[in-house]
Amino acid sequence: MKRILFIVCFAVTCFATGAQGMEEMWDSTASKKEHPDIQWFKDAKFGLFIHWGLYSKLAGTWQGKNYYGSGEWIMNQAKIPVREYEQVAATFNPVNFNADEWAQLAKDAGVKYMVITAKHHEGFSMFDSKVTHFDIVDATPYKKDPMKALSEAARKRGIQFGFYYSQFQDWHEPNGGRNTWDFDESKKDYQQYYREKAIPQLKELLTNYGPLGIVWFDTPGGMTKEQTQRFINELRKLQPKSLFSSRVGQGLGDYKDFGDSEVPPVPIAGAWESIYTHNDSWGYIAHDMNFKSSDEIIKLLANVASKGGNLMLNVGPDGLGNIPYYSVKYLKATGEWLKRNGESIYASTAGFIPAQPWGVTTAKPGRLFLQVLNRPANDTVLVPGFINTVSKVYALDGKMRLPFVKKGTDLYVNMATVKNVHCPSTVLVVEYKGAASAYNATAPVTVSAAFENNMIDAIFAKTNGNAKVQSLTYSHYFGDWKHTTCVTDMLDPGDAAGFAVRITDPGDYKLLLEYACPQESANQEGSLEIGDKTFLFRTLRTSEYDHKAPLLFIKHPVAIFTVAKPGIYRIVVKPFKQGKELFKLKSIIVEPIK
Ligand code: FHN
Repeated sequence: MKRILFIVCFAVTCFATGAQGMEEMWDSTASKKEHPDIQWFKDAKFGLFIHWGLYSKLAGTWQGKNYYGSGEWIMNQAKIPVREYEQVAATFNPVNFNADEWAQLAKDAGVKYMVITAKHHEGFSMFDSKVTHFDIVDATPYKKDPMKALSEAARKRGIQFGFYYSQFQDWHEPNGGRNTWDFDESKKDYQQYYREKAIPQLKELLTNYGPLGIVWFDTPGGMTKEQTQRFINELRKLQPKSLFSSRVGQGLGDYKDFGDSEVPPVPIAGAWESIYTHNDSWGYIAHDMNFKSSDEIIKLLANVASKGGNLMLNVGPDGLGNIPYYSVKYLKATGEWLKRNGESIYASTAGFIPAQPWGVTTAKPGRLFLQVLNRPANDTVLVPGFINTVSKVYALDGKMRLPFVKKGTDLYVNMATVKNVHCPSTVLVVEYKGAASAYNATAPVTVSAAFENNMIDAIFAKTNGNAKVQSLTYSHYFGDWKHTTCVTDMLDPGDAAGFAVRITDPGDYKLLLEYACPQESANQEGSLEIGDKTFLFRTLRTSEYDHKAPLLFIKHPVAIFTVAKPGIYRIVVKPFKQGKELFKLKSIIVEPIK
């Protein structure tokens, strides 16, 4: 059975998928030498992203037509001519903007850094720039520089402050990237644009706003690797301590940004960040109500931290300078949870125990934090593969000691006395002696009757033949990227996906295959083997795989299996005979039958 190279490949190449599906490779070998000031970033774990510009005033509507998805792309989506778009500035007057309120919200939310759009692709400068008149001081009735006040308010509260700057896409400039509706692409001189706008403006930002924790670049283009390196070197001189995001391009930068709304499926070494927006859009859209609840934010944060990275969560203030009501509410609730449980997140590293049906782990020397996201029905948390001697176990919030037993390398913690009427993640702390063990990527996936369902994700597959594990990218609305890891390319019985599973309780279990299946793959036979049993099924059509449409998954029940004896079982899924790709397999769901 061939062990897939997915984990290694994932660490070496990354996909920062731009709103136009641009892929940005970040070369981890190019940054072997870490930035000397990277540690604050690695410890921060939680950042606030803010998209704010003229698009916030438009709020997702142009000339009576509503737009969905990335609201900051409205100029591009509606192909608004530059001269018309400039008129929006004349009405942009964010009189409700209050730097202290924004910075205090960030503080209350528990974020350690903040990155705001100084200039997005629309080309409008939200700061006082001498390079152009198309800026908030010269072109709007507001006439003030909000970035000055915000940078000071953030720093006053101990929050690292950074600027987002769209270095290549600038739809306002004849030589900037990607405005093809006003300007002829073939006549563009990107170098001139870099010389005359991007570099001088970045110099302004790196000179006039105090120490910047981060310069967050985005959607690179128009520069070779050598040119990008020179660009970095020139800017670096102004603030050597400032960190540059990997979207500076050409595999360079000080830390790695995954694609929008993407969390790697396994722990990744080095400094990195997952970027999510609170609803479906980065810039404010009045009709976008798909806000993540505080529970969802906390689970996401715990998941990202368990892989060793930071979560930077975006909010989109409106054109008057108000942060949306639900962003304020749910960020504050997240901060409340962090006040009680932040010890398990800030300055933690990836947990060394792989994801379990109850949740994920984070770590600090001598301590493993169990982020119990799904409370087991029997209140017993099994931590398999725990080699070290345990000194004590307690609930982080309240420090109540908890009973535990160790059977070989299985640690069983009883959390019956922990009362959490409502808590997205109850954190249990395991204090242990000795050095932490290594993350065991090949450990069998635990399945227990204490959970309504157990997910065996595609990432845990060992594949045969042509079958591979791949991250698939698609969107619902414009630019609201989703990423799902699937086993793909199973075309014949030799292309199999195998999973090692440890079933801890006897009983009957229903097995469901969760997959996406385009028309050409539908109605083909496949098999699922577990123990000495083989179950046949026929694939059901869901949807085509298209970058710009939802990828729909079905949960297809295909087997009932009786576990007489707890132990390790092998599940194999494969086509019954040669044909088209069987499906894109996202997970196997194992449900105990009560
Ligand atoms: O095109 C942009 C998009 O508008 C947004 O700013 C995101 C945030 O990560 N970055 C680009 C797409 O990846």
